[in-house]
Amino acid sequence: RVMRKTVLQIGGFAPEIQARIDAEFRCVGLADLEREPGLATEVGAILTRSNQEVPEDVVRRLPALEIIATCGVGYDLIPRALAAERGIVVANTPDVLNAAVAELCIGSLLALLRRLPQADRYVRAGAWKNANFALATSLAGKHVGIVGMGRIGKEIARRLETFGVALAYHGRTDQQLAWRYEPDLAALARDSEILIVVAPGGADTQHLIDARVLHALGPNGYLVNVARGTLVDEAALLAALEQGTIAGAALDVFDNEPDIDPRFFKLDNVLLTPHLGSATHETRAAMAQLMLDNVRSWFRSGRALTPVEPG
Ligand code: 8YV
Repeated sequence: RVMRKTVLQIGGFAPEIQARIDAEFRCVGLADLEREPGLATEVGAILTRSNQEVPEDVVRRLPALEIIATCGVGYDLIPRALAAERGIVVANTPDVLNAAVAELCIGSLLALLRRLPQADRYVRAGAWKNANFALATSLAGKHVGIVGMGRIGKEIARRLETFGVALAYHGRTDQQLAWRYEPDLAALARDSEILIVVAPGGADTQHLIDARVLHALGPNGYLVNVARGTLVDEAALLAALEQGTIAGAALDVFDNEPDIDPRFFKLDNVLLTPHLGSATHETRAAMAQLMLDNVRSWFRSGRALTPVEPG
């Protein structure tokens, strides 16, 4: 296969990653295609990030497109049905980010339960001199429900076992694991003090966590979302947080990132992080390497290393 040197890049990368991409490919952006439409015929690959949408109309304008390679495990913003129709392979970067997302999940959960951001502000404000910081909530001994027992869900479960919790999970199938499978999501929420959302985004899981599930989780329950904002009915979540239907939430993903609903900013029972799941030097370097290796492998052998099932 001829190695097409021109790629369409959607989204930005850290400078050290961009340097590696620029060393191997001629990157054009969406603005370049607008300015010089003839470039579209040269583009053999799209390089993107999993939190960026790959518009269908852009894919339709690229007659030589062979592969869409995303830096990330999620592919919910890639038009997979159109790619399959056009014979365009989609490749993601699974596994290399499992540990980073699991660490962010557990770090956020502990920070939420022990109210670490509030404690830090309390000390900085000099409030410690006047009183003791209010008692918080332990993780040990709690019932934790994991929604989505995929590769990242399993990494989270393995780590959580060392914290002395009771684990159960919900997903499409009973994987016959050491942890209890609960086919009914509302029942899992009812039986859990902590509900961790780590399922894939996309139409199939839209608003999986709705008012009914939040009510089942209850006033002593905490929600953690390190997957996609689309998995949660955000209007229901905001109401539940404002009305005490649930005790609190740690959220790394939202509707309409990065312009999230300002109602979150007024809440003291929520931990907000800016989609940091895979955001470590080591992990993003490994993801970028796998993204580039997918493109190289495709053009050299006609196979991507980590292709996504056709849409
Ligand atoms: C971010 C992610 O998308 O892997 C995913 O699906 O959501 C994260 O890794 C990151 O922006 C990927 O570049």
